[in-house]
Amino acid sequence: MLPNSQLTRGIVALAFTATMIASFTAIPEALAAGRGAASESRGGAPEWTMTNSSARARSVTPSGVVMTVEKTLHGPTTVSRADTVKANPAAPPDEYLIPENAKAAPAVSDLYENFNVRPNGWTDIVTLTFTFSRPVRNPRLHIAGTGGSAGYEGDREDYWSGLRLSGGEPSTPTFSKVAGFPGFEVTDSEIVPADVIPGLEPTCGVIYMCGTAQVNGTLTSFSVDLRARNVRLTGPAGDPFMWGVFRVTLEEDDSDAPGSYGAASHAVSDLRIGDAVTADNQQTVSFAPRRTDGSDNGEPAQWLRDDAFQRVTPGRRIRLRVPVDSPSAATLAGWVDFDRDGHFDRGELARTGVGERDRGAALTWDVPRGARSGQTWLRLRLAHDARQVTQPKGWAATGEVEDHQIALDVRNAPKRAYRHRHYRKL
Ligand SMILES: [Ca+2]
Ligand SMILES: [Ca+2]
Ligand SMILES: [Ca+2]
Ligand SMILES: [Ca+2]
Repeated sequence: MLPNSQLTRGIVALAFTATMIASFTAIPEALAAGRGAASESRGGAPEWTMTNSSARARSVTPSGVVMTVEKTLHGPTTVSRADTVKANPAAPPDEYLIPENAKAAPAVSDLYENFNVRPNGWTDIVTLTFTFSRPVRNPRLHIAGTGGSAGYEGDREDYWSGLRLSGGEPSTPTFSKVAGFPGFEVTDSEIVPADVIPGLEPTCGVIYMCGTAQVNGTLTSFSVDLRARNVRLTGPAGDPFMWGVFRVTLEEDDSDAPGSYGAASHAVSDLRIGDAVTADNQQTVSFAPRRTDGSDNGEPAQWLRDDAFQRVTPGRRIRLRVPVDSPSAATLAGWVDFDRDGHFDRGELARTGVGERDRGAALTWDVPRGARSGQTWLRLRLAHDARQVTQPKGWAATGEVEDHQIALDVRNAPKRAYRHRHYRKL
């Protein structure tokens, strides 16, 4: 038996990797993917960046949300490796995760060592605090291959992982199981082994936690305590260690209008248009903004009257009052495809500021000369950062997009009105 735990754990970890690749559950993932592997595509495509150190990780999503992960180590715990599993837009589906390609998102991949060991008991290792640049709704925490197993067959010491929700802003949220977690139980407040069984072959569900949990709420931060449940077969089998592999994906609201209008996507936050904002395309993550597939014909908008765009007159103004919920200052932008050419043009834009806690905002368009009667589209975008809604398409880190098919009824100004004004001027 090698007394050197460093060598032992390397051999054991690599053996897991080989087994796991065959079953789509690479453990530990950092070893399978490699530190330099799978860099994201360049050439103007949105990126999903991450850096990681023993103290903290920082990530920027394609939508512009900045996430930091602060690590508070308990007792003598050290972070002996702090790797990043880089974003990989081509990540294949993973049976334990939803979105199924959640491994497209970059991951924090840490190796924790030197923590206290309580034989056949629990130990706190680290508290991870995930903080977001703006509130996010129902972030999903994806856990891949988190656990540790030291030593060899018959003289092995396992560290089954456990996660406990321990804090958050504005309040401590709850967990819901979304996918995976074989061999583990997900309750409101924690994810723990259903049954600790000694001596089994390590895999997802045995020692290692693998799955997707939703963190319920609209949050600016949440904290989880990573814990280890020691299982000692005979005696001590080397220094303790545990891999921790974590990534987060966010809800997004996507546009509904036909593809010619361009796709707009917003990370769902605490801003909304109307009564609700619905999350779209939750089965996959995308680096590019996207639209719904058309099966959902936009969101219900009881607030938008059928006759809102009836009797519009070129050269005159039209005003639309839009209900919003905006705890912080924001910008509302709206486009009407007045000329019905399938594009939102610059002259079809109206914008306005929304004050803190405002319940509504008014958009005013000058109806262009080229306006034509018939079915057309309205796009509304609300975001905290005005710069993210200067265009009808693209990502925004907050807010919502609402697309509505509308009936435009263009009436030219009555001639006598012009004549009347003309005569009066004279
Ligand atoms: Ca939508
Ligand atoms: Ca809405
Ligand atoms: Ca147009
Ligand atoms: Ca929407």
